[in-house]
Amino acid sequence: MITLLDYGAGNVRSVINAIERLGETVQIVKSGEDILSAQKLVFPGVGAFGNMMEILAQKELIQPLKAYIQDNRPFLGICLGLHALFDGSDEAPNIPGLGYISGQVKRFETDLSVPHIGWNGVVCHQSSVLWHGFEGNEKFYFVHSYHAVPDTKDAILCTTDYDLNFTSGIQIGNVMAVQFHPEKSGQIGLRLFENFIQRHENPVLPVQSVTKTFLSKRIIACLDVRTNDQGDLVVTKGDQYDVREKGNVRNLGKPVELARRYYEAGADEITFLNITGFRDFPLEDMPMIEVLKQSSQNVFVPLTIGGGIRDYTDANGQFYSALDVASAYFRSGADKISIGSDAVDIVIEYLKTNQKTGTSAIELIARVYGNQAVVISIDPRRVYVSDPNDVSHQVIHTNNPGPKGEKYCWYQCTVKGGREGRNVDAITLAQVCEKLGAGEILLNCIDRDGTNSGFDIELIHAVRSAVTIPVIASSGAGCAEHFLDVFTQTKAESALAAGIFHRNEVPIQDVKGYLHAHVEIRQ
Ligand code: 1PR
Repeated sequence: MITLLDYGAGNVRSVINAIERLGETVQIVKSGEDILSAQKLVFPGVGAFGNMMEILAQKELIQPLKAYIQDNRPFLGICLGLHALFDGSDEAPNIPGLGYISGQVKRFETDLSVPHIGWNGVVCHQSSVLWHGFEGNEKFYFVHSYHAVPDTKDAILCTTDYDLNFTSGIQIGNVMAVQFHPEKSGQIGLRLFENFIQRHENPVLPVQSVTKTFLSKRIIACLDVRTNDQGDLVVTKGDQYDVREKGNVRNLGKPVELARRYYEAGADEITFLNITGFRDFPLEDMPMIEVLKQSSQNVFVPLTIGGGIRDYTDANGQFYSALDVASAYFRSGADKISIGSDAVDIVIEYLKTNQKTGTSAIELIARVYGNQAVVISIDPRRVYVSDPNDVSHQVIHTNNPGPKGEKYCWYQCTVKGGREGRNVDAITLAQVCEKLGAGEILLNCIDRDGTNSGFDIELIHAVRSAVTIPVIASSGAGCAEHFLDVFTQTKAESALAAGIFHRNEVPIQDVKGYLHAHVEIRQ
């Protein structure tokens, strides 16, 4: 029996699923007594440090937690569950941590994008029961903007490189904690859980020792989901956002089955976009919630869900905030939510005053679930201009001139799946969303979507250069070389494709196999 400390601020379903998958039962902590009587305690911290410590205090869990750890009983902290062990965090300077390890949690200071998102390795500094069966070159999934800085090196289990060399695991006796997410790290992560649960007697080091680690570029499979005319929930795919062929919605498969297939094929993340979410209310669209629940039982890499994340009042006058909608998705197994149309409206409002209101969906969801949980999905379309001064938008010089030989263009943001344009450009939108607390940009391109003609490098380069958060390049992938182009010609951290994977034209393994010789990739 594994006892799980869930304080209710994020997705712990994947942790439960991972542990259950290993044949163990999970008991959720309801009171301090449950902590004190635990045999093995897993603490998956999610959300933000201040919010976490406040909830632990309100629920009177801090003293039992301290007592459990001081007794050197089996403990596995994950992400914020590692941060909690320290004196405090710059994320919430006035709120103390558990103070078990002296040191502070600090924000990354680097020119690389923050959050540090993706698959990175570990350099092991201590032998541990956790390392049984590890080669030493494995990669785990990280997603965080803050990292622990212990005052002494004694407790360091492993470190990871991301510009600086930071502590990615600690161990004092039976108390262990890792910065990465084993529940999102595929088979490797499941093995680490298994090692914690089985508790081999002898601590070991991995077979090989690496001295430096590298963050991989991520390959993401995207599933555009909607109900077809027969009422079935299907994965579909458009050409420039038109998903109908001869009048019917294209049906490329079932969402849960495809997600599993892509996980097994090595996808680094899976994204579900409920493409009619702008008109249906997601909390009434229970199939999407079910898709997440079922997928998270078998898919142990990060899941993002987008579509319809906005405030909503139902037919009975009941109000649901975007945060309510996002919370339902997180509870069902999502790790990140993506906001499309609503982000455009939020940015247009922001630009009227250049003041944050603190109440937008981006700000609210980031505050509760952390910046890394908020992705902004942008659906831009190219608009050519002869003279950059003709418009008040951020314009780029293009090497692909327009129909009248125009040498400039801007990228107009659209809403409702490209149906309506708005008077704001994609670069400005990305910059404002970053200010409001978004953690990542999913950058589509209507002109390239479904064309197999390659990513819009100019768009991706312009947006990635304008923000410090990671960018997912999307739309237009037609062959493995297109992924290399986007990774070598822009600083995009990840690339997403849909059509070529659904139609099995270029399987994920082939993309990764090709990239392996050229860029850092998780195999
Ligand atoms: O506006 O918050 O409700 O979110 C709706 C979401 O649904 C947005 O993220 C929007 O991008 C997406 N969406 C809406 N309509 C469509 C459509 O296709 N008719 N799909 C749509 C967006 C774009 C990508 C696609 C890539 C890669 N699809 O997700 O997967 O372009 O495709 P490719 O590799 O085949 O070229 P809201």
